[in-house]
Amino acid sequence: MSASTASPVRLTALDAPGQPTPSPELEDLYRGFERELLVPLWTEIGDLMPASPRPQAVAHRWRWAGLVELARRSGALVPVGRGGERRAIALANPGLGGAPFATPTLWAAIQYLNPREDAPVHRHTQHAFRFVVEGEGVWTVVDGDPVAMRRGDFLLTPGWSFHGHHNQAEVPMAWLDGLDIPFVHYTGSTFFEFGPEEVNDRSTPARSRAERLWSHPGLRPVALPGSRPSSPIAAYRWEHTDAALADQLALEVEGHPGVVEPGHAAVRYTNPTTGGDVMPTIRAEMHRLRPGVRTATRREVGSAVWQVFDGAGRVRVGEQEWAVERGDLVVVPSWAPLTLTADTRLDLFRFADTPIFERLYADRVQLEGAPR
Ligand code: GTQ
Ligand code: FE2
Repeated sequence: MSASTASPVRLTALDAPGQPTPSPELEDLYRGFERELLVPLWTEIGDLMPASPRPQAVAHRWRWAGLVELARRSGALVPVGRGGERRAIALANPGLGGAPFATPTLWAAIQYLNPREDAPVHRHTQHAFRFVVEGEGVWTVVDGDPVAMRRGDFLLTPGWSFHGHHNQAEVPMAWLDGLDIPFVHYTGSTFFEFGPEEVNDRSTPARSRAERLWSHPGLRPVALPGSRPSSPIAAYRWEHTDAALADQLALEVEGHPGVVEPGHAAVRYTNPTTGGDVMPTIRAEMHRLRPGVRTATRREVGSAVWQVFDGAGRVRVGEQEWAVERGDLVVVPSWAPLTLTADTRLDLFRFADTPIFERLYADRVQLEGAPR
């Protein structure tokens, strides 16, 4: 996806070490390559095999207030229905040539439903989740199971499950969608199907059937054995996430282990049938920093998107630093050094494509100052 794009930028100078001596015959050879759609490694190797990752995606911050304002205007002008499917507006990484991709693997979008509005049922091979930074009143119906969406909840729509959304409230609702759309796009592995015309179940239970089966800590139904590629837990509720983070920080005060580093608690959402990540391509976590805490600088292979859930602070990526507050999003490219600073208590949701690299034995992490 990088080296083959429209403008063939030759990073390797013709007189660089390892390059042949220019001559009319060499020019002719290169014209022959072009005619036959061939490209020699020796002119591209600097771009294709740098010493460490040089991703095309760049770091960027989007402010939630700006996203919500444009989503609200879309709500007045753009219908949701068959064909367009969703009123979802994607973050387009400035390094990715205008594609609606936050990173080379991850889609991040704000989705918006007007009061009493439906989004039609469909399914696709892309894995999806929702994270709710504000509001409530929408149910996402996943394979016929209505799942309430409320602030702080993390909700799954694993690949190939039918899903539609309906807003039962008298107010609009906006939330964050995360999917592996770019990964599936570049790898040519997408399939898509329309579902029934109507969002089939309009009931509004507080808890989904999936949660009633699977959301009891450390307990699984005996009748449903085996491991599944995606977590069967349709919704990870804020009360549980919040309690886990609070407990980590309280235990730290009592001198017990559990936090990532001083003043920095974090939990990962997991698939209870494997103990691994919630979906094959997406890792998701919630982090909490005590006021005044600055994290160690860290980089890792794979790209990530962070969203502030609560509080205010700063996110530094390489040479850039952004002030962030509730709802703001920052995209972190592969191998970019990241430092978080909390000005108040700071809660941050994070999702990343790390499971892909772990599966390929290509994951690496580096802490600043530590050897690679
Ligand atoms: O809610 O089903 O942001 O299919 C992109 C594609 C949301 C969804 C997105 C989708 C959805
Ligand atoms: Fe979808």
